[in-house]
Amino acid sequence: MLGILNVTPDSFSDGGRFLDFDAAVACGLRLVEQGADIVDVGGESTRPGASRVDETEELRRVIPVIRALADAGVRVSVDTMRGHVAARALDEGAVLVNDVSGGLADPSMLPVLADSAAPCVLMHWRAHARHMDRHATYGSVVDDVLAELGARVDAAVAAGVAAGNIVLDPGLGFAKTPEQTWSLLAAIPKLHKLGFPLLVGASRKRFLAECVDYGECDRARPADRDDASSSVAALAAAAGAWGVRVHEVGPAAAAVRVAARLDAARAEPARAAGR
Ligand code: PMM
Repeated sequence: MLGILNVTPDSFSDGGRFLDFDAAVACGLRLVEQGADIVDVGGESTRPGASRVDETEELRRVIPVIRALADAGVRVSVDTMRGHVAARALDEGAVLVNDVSGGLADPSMLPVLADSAAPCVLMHWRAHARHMDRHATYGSVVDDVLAELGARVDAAVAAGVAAGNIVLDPGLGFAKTPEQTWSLLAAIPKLHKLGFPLLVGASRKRFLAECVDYGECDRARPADRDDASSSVAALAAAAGAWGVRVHEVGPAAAAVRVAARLDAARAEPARAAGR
């Protein structure tokens, strides 16, 4: 379970809440208390339409927080598309690199990953946030994402990244309409054909809005999607996902444990019967 810590002014659901160093570190520690295995620290918003942040500012946001959390014994990942930011984060004790561009945004990323022994998440991605909604055209979204993720694996392995260090992510909501995102979520069993662990990031995303009753609120608030996010976490775990990336860790951790417990109960009669 990856707990999300966005040190940004403009992320779609928690932007501005953890820009302050103390607030960010406290949030990271709280995520671990609630059950996060890894705290995913990001300094650049990837919400649709967002502009890029420059590298100096990204480093300024994430490095002190990563250092403090790693010093406190927290397993930290860095959510970045920049090879230099990834390298600095690894130097400060990050144990995983989460690149939403799957190595496409910055040619220096794959060599950095190859040089380190750290695992990495390569997500399906087509364009930066500012333009990504224009790139949601697919023949078959599932087949195209499978092919494009396969190409990222080939590029990473060709650059020297150990195949055993790669985790793949279908990139829910990234250059995908809600309809396409649901199709991908339904296709997790098919995505396993790639042969890599899968990370699923559905938390608070706009495709969940249709499942939520916002009551009297006239504005859809991303945090109101936490129950639906936990449901997706359970379903993704039941479908064999390696991990989920969530804002509200406590309920999602319980949901994932329910899925794991059911799985064990299903396996038990087969084991007892010697099958
Ligand atoms: N989504 C966001 C950011 N980083 N990383 C991975 N691997 N998968 C995702 O789906 C993903 C991500 C955008 O959500 P946020 O702004 O709430 O962090």
